[in-house]
Amino acid sequence: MAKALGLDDYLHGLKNQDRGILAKAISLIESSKSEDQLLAKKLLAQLVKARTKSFRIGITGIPGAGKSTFINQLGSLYCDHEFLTAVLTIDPSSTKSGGSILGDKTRMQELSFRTNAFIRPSPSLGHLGGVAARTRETILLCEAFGFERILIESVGVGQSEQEISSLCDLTILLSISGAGDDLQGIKRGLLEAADWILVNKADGENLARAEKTKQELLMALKILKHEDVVVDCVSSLKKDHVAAVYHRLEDYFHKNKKEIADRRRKQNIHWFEKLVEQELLFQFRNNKDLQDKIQKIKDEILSGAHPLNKIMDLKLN
Ligand SMILES: Nc1nc2c(ncn2[C@@H]2O[C@H](COP(=O)(O)OP(=O)(O)OP(=O)(O)O)[C@@H](O)[C@H]2O)c(=O)[nH]1
Ligand SMILES: [Mg+2]
Repeated sequence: MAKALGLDDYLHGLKNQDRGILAKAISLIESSKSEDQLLAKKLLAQLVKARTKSFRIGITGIPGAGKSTFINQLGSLYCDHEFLTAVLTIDPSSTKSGGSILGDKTRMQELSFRTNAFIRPSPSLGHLGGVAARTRETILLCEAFGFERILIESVGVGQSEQEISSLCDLTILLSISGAGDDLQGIKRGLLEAADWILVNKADGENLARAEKTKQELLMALKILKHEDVVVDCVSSLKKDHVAAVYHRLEDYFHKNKKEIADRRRKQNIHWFEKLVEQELLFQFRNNKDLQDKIQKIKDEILSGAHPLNKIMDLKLN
């Protein structure tokens, strides 16, 4: 077996833009082994000192809206402009890491061949923290490596849209007309989490409908008093308007440095809260006395004791 990497190996590898080390570092922070978690904490603590000029862009939308196809185009444009571009995909609906990765790789084929790009699917983690339990940390690793543009794909179901906007400098909702994603189909939460809305698949016979959806969205946002949300039509398949989106994004990034820094500070509060939860769980799992007590109670339950009575006996501190 290969010798386990130490803190200096990771730091050195990231500094030298070693992609193998980046992949290993991501696996390290995703690992649930306690010795890995300890090393991950030390590594991440070193990395927060690194200065970054990254732009984190979240892309959310219902399954099949065209997120991967859009990211393939946008990411390729970023590579054309010589930005080191990382794509992280979060799939809260899959418990396995298999299926969707294959799908993403085929939808992002052009991008996956670009030397400036790095594509990494995040498996959905079953433990506390949910969807994006380690995505923040993965972003940090990518930034330490030198990635300047981070594109994060997340399926917009349930709470994940709130989650993604807590990780990104800007959240794009990729919408489509028809298929239950018309105005009545879009959940208010999704609208509220979005900074921009792009009506995708505005091509062929869908063009007129997409334009109509755009007008309806503009009206709805007016009623919700979210008039600052950008709404536009794109075709990721035909590459229509994606270059305009690219320029608009870059313009936003360069003109809103202060807003982005403020937003990141607020997101850090949310991050800290997540860390507290993770830390509690970590300490709980590694507290031998407590784990022994739990094992003893389990034996008692097997002998007939009731869990609701036994939980009262369990003092957590
Ligand atoms: N006509 C048309 N089809 C598109 C467009 N963008 C994506 N598609 C098609 O829509 C389907 C779904 O695209 P994906 O990019 O995989 O969608 P996704 O949102 O990433 O899907 P999930 O990852 O499963 O949530 C594919 O068949 C794409 O070819 C577009 O702009 N126009
Ligand atoms: Mg996808």
